[in-house]
Amino acid sequence: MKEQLKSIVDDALSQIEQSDKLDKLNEIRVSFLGKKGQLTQVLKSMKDVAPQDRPKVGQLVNEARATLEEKLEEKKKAFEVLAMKAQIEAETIDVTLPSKKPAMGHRHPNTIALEEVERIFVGLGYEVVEGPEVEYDYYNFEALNIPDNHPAKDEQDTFYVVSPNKILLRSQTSSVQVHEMEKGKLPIRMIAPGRVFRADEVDATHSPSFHQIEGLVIDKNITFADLKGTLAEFAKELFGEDTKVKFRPHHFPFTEPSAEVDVSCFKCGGKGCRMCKGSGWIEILGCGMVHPHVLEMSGIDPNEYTGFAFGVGLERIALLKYEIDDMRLLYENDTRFLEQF
Ligand code: 2NM
Repeated sequence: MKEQLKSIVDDALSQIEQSDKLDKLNEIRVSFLGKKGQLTQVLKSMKDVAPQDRPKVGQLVNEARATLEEKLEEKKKAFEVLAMKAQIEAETIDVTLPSKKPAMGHRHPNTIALEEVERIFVGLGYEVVEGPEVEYDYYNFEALNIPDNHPAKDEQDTFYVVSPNKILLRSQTSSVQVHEMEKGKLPIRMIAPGRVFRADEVDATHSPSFHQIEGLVIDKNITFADLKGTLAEFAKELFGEDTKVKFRPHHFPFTEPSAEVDVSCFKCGGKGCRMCKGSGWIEILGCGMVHPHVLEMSGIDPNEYTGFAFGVGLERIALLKYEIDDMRLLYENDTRFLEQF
């Protein structure tokens, strides 16, 4: 009996030793320890053993069983370690490979241009002030010296919210400056950026909603020379150190004198090209000395204080700076367009 057990155990151990995969190990377990397994058969043949020998034989069988189970478990662990090693090998990460680039959002060209303009004026000591897009007629027109019969007040140009024509969508951000002047805190050095509305047909250079940045400086002894110096500095910062400015006489109801400002073409340097339509100059803004009547209406004494103001179209700056030839591209938000900036 002892011999038979030893030969079964030796056979099993050698099979376990030679097994090369987990499935095989299970087969071995069944063939030795299963219901009809060799060791189980030995246990079943106990009835043929003399009763006084049964405890001894039982003990031998149990020892043999324990040995086999231990070896099977050992081998199983070894297989698992191998499998883990193989998996780690297969999943090795090459940290030198270039990573996938996350899809980044882009700032809109309008935003880039706005931040550039704000940076320049904040650098000159200006405050950035915002105000409501829905305004009273008074702040958009009357306080800016635009009388009732002025063409800009025509229904065709302005969107009215409440008639008879007392509440409207602002057509310029100067309304914000009127609010600021009314506060009576002087001096004022501010820019008012924001959305404005005009009943214009959409084309390459017009939209019923666009953005303006209007500037206002009020202090004692402010002259046209301050205006010229300020806008010359602005043009240089925005379009480059070699940029020149030219002031052409113009008319606005809210300033006197008034001017339109051209900058020397930053593309050709003034020689004349497609960008400047051959003239060497590009119009960028309107400006002037704040009309004494405008100061007076907002409670500022024009004998004590003077000021200058200017207005620039944000889209116009963005179109020029990025050489975009159609304003509509700025509103369509096609990401293939936007991601170029
Ligand atoms: C422009 C041109 C000239 C302007 C005037 C004022 C205010 F409120 F002080 F009267 N703000 N902005 C102004 C002056 C705007 O835009 C082309």
